[in-house]
Amino acid sequence: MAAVPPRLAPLLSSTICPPPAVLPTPSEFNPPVNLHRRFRAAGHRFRCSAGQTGFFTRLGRLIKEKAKSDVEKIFSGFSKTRDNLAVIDELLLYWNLADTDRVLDELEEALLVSDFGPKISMKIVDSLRDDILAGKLKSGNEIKEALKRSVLNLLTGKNGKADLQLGFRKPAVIMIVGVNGGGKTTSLGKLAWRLKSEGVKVLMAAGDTFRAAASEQLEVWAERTGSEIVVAEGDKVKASLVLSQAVKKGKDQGYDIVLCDTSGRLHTNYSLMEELVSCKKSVAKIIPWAPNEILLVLDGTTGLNMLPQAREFNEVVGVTGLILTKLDGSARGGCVVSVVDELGIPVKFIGVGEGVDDLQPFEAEAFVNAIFA
Ligand SMILES: Nc1nc2c(ncn2[C@@H]2O[C@H](COP(=O)(O)OP(=O)(O)O)[C@@H](O)[C@H]2O)c(=O)[nH]1
Ligand SMILES: [Mg+2]
Repeated sequence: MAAVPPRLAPLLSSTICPPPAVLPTPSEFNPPVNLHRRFRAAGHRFRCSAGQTGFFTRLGRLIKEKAKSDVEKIFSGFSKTRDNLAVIDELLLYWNLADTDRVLDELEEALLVSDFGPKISMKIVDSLRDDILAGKLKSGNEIKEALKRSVLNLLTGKNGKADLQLGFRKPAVIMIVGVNGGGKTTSLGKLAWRLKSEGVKVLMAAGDTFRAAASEQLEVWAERTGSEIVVAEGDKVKASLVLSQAVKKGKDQGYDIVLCDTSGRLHTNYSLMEELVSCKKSVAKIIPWAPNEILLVLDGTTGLNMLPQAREFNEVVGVTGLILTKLDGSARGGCVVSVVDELGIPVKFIGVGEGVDDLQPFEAEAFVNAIFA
């Protein structure tokens, strides 16, 4: 029988056949003695007894609804990008047809400064020019609305769902990857907070075994969010081992979601990429269709420089979604649009601060309203 693509496996296995026979038997799976596992009491407000499909669907919906009510947070997170783009309002306030070329040149400049990238900035401005010359846009206001519409189209036109795709079976496994310092651990902590607030039973896996302090940092987040965590005890424990232990525990003990942290380093570092591939494989050995999501964390302050990084990670591990962090401190919010356009990978979350509730599900419309207020 041909191999079932991982994305289809949960669907098939839940409707037709039992999980594929690649699952290790208990005797094949020998937990290493140097792994230290912690158990904390977890509250279960959000349970689903009849099948698991409804659980993740409802969870996705809840998180989306929350995003809609968090518009203010997104708005304040993008204040620097908005300041940068405010010049567009001034330009359009006194716009008249004779001035079109100058105004559009300056508008393009404002987009470039906010890291929309040359290709996109040109694409947007060219379509505005066409519509103005065709008489479709007759006022500064109409131009502004058309500008917002074209950015929204760029964000929503690509394939890929912006909400988390967690499959149909528990536990869902999310792996967080990215270069050092981008905000992986912090984003994982914030995501746990969001999930816990919906009553989800979360298990963290401290897969950054490269840096000594990394596990401790994640433990602080586990404590803060009331999540349980699997950490490696001692040096030289392989990240893939920590992750497979966590996923096994998640499976055996009825966790809803396992959040896997990984280590950073440069994306050009061969051993990091090798490690990530073996992490992914080790997780799939326990649950064949896992990880359900591989979220790449990109530092928003690096602007368009994040693109080559993203391509590399995507080629090696197959990224299913992006988390763009530090957009609160950056005037380069336009890079969100460039990244979606260039990579065709959906942005699932944005980081707009260091607090527990500063990870926002990405809502294209709220984003556009926040940067072009
Ligand atoms: N302002 C701001 N800081 C962030 C955000 N996300 C992460 N950080 C900070 O970035 C630094 C590196 O984050 P960390 O999670 O350790 O990165 P990692 O090495 O990828 O795990 C920390 O000081 C975080 O507090 C964000 O959205 N906004
Ligand atoms: Mg980290």
